[in-house]
Amino acid sequence: MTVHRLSESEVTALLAEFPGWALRRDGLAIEREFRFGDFNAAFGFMTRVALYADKADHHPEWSNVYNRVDITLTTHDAGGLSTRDAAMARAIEGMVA
Ligand code: H2B
Repeated sequence: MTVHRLSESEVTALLAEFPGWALRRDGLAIEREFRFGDFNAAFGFMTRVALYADKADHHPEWSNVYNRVDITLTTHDAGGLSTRDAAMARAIEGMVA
């Protein structure tokens, strides 16, 4: 399926909707660091995100160190940001607690 990259103004709107996320230096991805109380909470969060990602067929680039989870969202098929990343960020924000 063809996935279209967001325009510059759409990226601006995306960043306005998700103030916790930052545009990566190259402008092709958004990033956010999440901190939790402990590893159990961090991994529970990752599990929820993983189940969503599997269903959505859209996968985060991420890493975990104890209570910290670093997430990068980008759409490889589009070579940059797409509406899939916006949907993913929206879903992730709802899974933090
Ligand atoms: N995840 C992300 N982040 N970007 C993609 O372009 C992407 C993906 N493409 N997950 C999907 C899988 C695609 O490769 C499969 C074949 O649907």
